[in-house]
Amino acid sequence: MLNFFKGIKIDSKQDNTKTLICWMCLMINKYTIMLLSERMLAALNNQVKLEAESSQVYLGIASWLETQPGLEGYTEFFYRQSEEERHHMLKLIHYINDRDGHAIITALEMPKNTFGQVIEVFQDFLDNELLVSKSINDLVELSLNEKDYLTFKFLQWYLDEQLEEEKMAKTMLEKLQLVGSDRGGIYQLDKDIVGLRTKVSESKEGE
Ligand code: OFO
Repeated sequence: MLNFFKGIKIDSKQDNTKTLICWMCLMINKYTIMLLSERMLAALNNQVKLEAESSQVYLGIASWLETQPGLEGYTEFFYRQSEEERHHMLKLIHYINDRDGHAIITALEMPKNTFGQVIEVFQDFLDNELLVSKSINDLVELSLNEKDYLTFKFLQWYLDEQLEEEKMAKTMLEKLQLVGSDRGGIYQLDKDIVGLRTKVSESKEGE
């Protein structure tokens, strides 16, 4: 911050001292607004890890689905979901660093790599999204407690995202519960899921 004050000269004839003090106060105030509190920084960094782990969870699912015959739709869905989670993580990293924090990249838990059946995959998907939603809600609450309105605003995008993802996971889980072990139904949903993803992507682009 001291760099801001380098090269500033006080013209004693014009007595600019008061003006300079006001300007310094403004800059200090600006910095107070821009800096993340320690608690906010730690919580945002925790979210970076959670988004990275979500990406890994969906990558593990996608890789397993790819080894199963005839499940190309579900496979593509989870590869894309994994990429989306990486995008969520990167968005957080840039935000933290832009606010003069430091986004920390940590080691991740090894995700589950094998599943009994397709419905298990969607139960895991929903469980993970509920976990992420809870974490985002906690972050929103913390941002208000810390009076960090920039972070509060930043998190609104994540709230919208979670609403969509929870809805997608619930819809697919309910459909799979309806078809049960009927293989024809499972293969039909494999085709439908690509359409579901496209519909969600289009509604996002239209925003
Ligand atoms: Fe990162 O959006 Fe869901 O998990």
